[in-house]
Amino acid sequence: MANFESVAQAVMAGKEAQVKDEVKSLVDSGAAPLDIINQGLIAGMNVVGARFKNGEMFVPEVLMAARSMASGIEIVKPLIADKDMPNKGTVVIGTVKGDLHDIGKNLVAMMLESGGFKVVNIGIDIPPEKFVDAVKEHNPQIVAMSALLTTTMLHMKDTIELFKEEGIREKAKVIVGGAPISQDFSDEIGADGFAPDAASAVELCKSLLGVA
Ligand code: B12
Repeated sequence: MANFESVAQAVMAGKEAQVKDEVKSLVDSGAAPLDIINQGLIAGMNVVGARFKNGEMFVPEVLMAARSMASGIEIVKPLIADKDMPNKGTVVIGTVKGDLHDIGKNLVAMMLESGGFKVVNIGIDIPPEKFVDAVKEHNPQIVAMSALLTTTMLHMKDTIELFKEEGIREKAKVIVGGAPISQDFSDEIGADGFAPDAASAVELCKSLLGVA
């Protein structure tokens, strides 16, 4: 018998087919779609986030868990009015210009989504102008930039400078991350925050927006 706990367990184990089956049978048995998301899918992903942070789970397992969770959400999403979808705020996320690394960025995106944020993932090799366009189009509360190369991390500063020139710096909080990024670098370029990993990125976004 499927229940919220077994859905959460299947997410933790990254068993996508099982997550789908269990979610479908919960839907058929009349469980509330939001409960399936919050008490099943997101509950499982929260455990994954904590285990990843503690070094008890590794990137491939986390990606499988995140994918399983996303498949489950796809099944229940059509049953939920948009306004009822958990939304703590919108985050535009991308990897900066010249940088093609996206594994960490995608992890952050998926963890934010499972943390209840609406995420607009604009991809890799994103020049400052495209970040500006995305802010104008999506009105995010947070812009998240990722860089894995010491040569490309400087484009984070360029992007923040262009936000200022365009008069949109105050529209959204800017957070930065990626292996070469530090709190000092974040302060130096005038970002609003830095987080060393995906689970901390979720906490950072929550605290910047003052949401639980
Ligand atoms: C996988 C990888 C690649 C893959 C990328 C595949 C992909 N789709 O992403 C490929 C093979 C394409 C690649 C290419 C290159 N790479 Co590479 N790559 C790596 C490697 C091995 C792992 C990166 C990774 O995915 N880590 C796992 C993820 C989960 O960790 P993460 O990215 O750090 O993300 C976490 C945090 O940083 C944080 N985070 C990440 N983004 C954000 C954003 C925000 C807002 C926040 C809050 C947090 C956050 O949360 C994440 C999850 O916890 C690293 C080595 C390393 N140890 O980092 C080298 C590394 C980054 N690469 C390196 C280099 C040099 C290159 C190349 C130039 C190699 C070459 N000569 O062609 C090219 C550059 C291509 C380009 N233009 O981008 C160097 C960079 C050196 C430097 N100091 O600049 C590294 C460090 C390897 C090394 N030791 O030399 N690479």
